[in-house]
Amino acid sequence: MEQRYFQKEIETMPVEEMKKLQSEKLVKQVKHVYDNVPYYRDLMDKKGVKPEDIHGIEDLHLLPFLTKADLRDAYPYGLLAKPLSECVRIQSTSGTTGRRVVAFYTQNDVNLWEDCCARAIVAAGGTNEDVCQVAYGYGLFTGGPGLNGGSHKVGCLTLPMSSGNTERQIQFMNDLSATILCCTPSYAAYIGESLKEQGYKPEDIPLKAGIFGAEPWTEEMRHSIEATLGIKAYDIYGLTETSGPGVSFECCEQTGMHINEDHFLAEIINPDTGEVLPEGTKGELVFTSLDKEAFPLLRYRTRDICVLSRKKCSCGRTLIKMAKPMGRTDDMLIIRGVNVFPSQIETVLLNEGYAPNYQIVVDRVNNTDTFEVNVEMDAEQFTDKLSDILAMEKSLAEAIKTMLGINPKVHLVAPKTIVRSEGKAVRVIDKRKLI
Ligand code: DLL
Repeated sequence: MEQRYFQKEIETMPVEEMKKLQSEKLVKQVKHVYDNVPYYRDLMDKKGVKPEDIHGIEDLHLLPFLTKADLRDAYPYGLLAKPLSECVRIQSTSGTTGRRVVAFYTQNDVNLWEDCCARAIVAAGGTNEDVCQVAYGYGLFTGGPGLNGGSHKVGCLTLPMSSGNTERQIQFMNDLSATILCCTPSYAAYIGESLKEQGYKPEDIPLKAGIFGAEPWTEEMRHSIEATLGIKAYDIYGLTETSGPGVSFECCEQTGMHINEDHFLAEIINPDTGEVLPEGTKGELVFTSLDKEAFPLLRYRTRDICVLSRKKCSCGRTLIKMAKPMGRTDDMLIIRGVNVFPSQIETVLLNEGYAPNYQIVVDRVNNTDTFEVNVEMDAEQFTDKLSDILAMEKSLAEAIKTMLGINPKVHLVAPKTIVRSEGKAVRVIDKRKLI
């Protein structure tokens, strides 16, 4: 099968040529930031580094890092590098604690961002013959606007559904024969579950591919979504600070996401020391945006834990790949001294035949951590026979103990009792307030 690319020359560029391009862009970008962003100029001055010291990507490590705390300090305009009169858009994070992150875009920034999303859609097999249902949230969240723009660039018939109203999603999907679905993996799983309940078999569903991201998901979840919807499910990664979805995307190999490295220069660092780590080593992902005009972040620490690889890809793309993020430096739970990633629990659930509808509740009682996992049974698993439920809970607790080395209290709950997410699922309730 002939491979298709959205921007072939870039996506298949020889690595040495790509590095040269990145170096040229970096030199210009550092000067642009130094001249126009007093906040970052101060950080560079404090570190004793001037734009003239940066001759190419080999000098990247000389530059100071930026963190989410810097973004909050500089809120709202402190990292803006263009006059507001040249900005046409803002997007903002879905909001955690403290101040929101507000990112600004010039028309050129929007254009390049949409190119990145278009590359992802084409890599998932999208063409102008496709009907692309965008069920990420629209508005301040970058998911809807990003994939919407990418879908237009590819020439797909775009269904700007936004998230939610699952009945309507299903109706449009069927009436208009949507072939590509873009949403969070947890919402894709929910749509799949609803279709199944309504009696649809995978072969009745018009979809052929899904582009899912914005939250961590496991290989097991991929297989489960692919089986329910009868599609190939592709991962897509990004963050508001670097524009949104499309920083990286999966190709037909489905073994990690190609980074659009003509726009985003990636590094992996030791999160404790800031030391740059060699390719193939696990650490914190750091991005430098090489083309952003309005909100050009240099060495932005994502807090995502990841590994990079330049292994040759059968799709023909030469763009470096990142693995699925393996958690965050800031969402890893430490329960009874053991590091726990929610994705590990999800893996166990799916291996044990449960749907990924679960919630982890952590608390501290009498100076000891409690660790509870509420897991939903599906209609087939559901029983009101107490002895059966106790046996199932025990067996699942043992499987989790084998994975993590600590014992959870598992509660099996009735179908449809864990609140469904139309955006990012809330997987962890940590009541300990350890900070
Ligand atoms: O989630 C942008 C996006 C929208 C990506 C749609 C993909 C699809 P934020 O809300 O700023 O932006 O959240 C960014 O979400 O640092 C990761 O921790 C996490 N994340 C994003 N994509 C993935 C993914 C959007 N594919 C933060 N796998 C990032 C795992 C992801 N985590």
